[in-house]
Amino acid sequence: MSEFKSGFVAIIGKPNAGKSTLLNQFLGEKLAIVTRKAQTTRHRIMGILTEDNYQIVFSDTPGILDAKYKMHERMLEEIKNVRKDTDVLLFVMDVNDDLEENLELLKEYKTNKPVIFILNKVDTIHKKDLQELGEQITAAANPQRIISISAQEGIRTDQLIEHIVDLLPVHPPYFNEDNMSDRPVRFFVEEIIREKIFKLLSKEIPYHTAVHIRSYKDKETLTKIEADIVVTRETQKIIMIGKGGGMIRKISEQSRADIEEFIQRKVFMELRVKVRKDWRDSDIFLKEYGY
Ligand SMILES: Nc1nc2c(ncn2[C@@H]2O[C@H](COP(=O)(O)OP(=O)(O)OP(=O)(O)O)[C@@H](O)[C@H]2O)c(=O)[nH]1
Ligand SMILES: [Mg+2]
Repeated sequence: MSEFKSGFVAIIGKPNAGKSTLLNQFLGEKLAIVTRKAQTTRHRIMGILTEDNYQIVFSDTPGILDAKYKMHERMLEEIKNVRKDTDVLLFVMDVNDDLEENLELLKEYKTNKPVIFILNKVDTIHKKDLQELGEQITAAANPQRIISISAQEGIRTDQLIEHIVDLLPVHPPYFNEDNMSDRPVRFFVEEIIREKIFKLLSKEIPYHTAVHIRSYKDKETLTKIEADIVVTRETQKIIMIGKGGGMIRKISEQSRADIEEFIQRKVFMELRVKVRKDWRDSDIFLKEYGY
């Protein structure tokens, strides 16, 4: 029998490349929230995949962007930190995105560890274009491996796992096999609510919003959750609540359904909308909201 392999694998790339979709595909579980909007992920999320002869500790990270707020600076710091203790770096690019820009980012973010360059969303383009892209990437960056996949459809994601395991060091597992993530349930609850806000509200508002669990109590027959939705302006609060409370009710109902599925218990939820001007630039609020 071959020796057990184990290591840390960071998933990095531009916003909307499909990093969180890939993490979920690897784990066969919806751990990270996914939306059509860019900049969905704000925190590193660990996802642990344990099999008979390997354990891969994935870290999904926020998309790399220009920092406009302190919140973004925190996100970039997190990516830089994750990168440091990684055994293999997965660089994810949307095949439809600009290659030059991605190569620049890879240059800036790569370490001395092996890189797998992932061309994602191949379900959206022709095969012929792919070959040319691959040649350009090899010429410019010469990563250890290049693979084209569809994170969403699960195309070649199994082969990708084989590539990763191939590059991992021989090492005993870092985590107990029952663990799937390093984050507590509260974190996932906040993320589920944030996902509904991204999906239900258009344009800018989701980017101004934080979700903070005020209270989480497991009662006998149900779990009672009180959460704050934090926005930066009074006008946003009005939209978040909606006519006759219609919007906040939708957010609450859709989140509750997903949370119940996630924790396998009945949930009673109470959402409150709060205005905190400039929370994205305030050290105090960023800390309170987990950034
Ligand atoms: N067609 C297609 N769409 C995909 C694929 N992978 C991801 N997507 C879509 O791309 C969008 C962004 O996916 P995410 O997984 O949230 O991207 P991300 O890189 O985590 O984005 P940030 O968290 O903003 O950095 C979503 O609408 C996904 O459904 C794929 O393989 N094919
Ligand atoms: Mg993401």
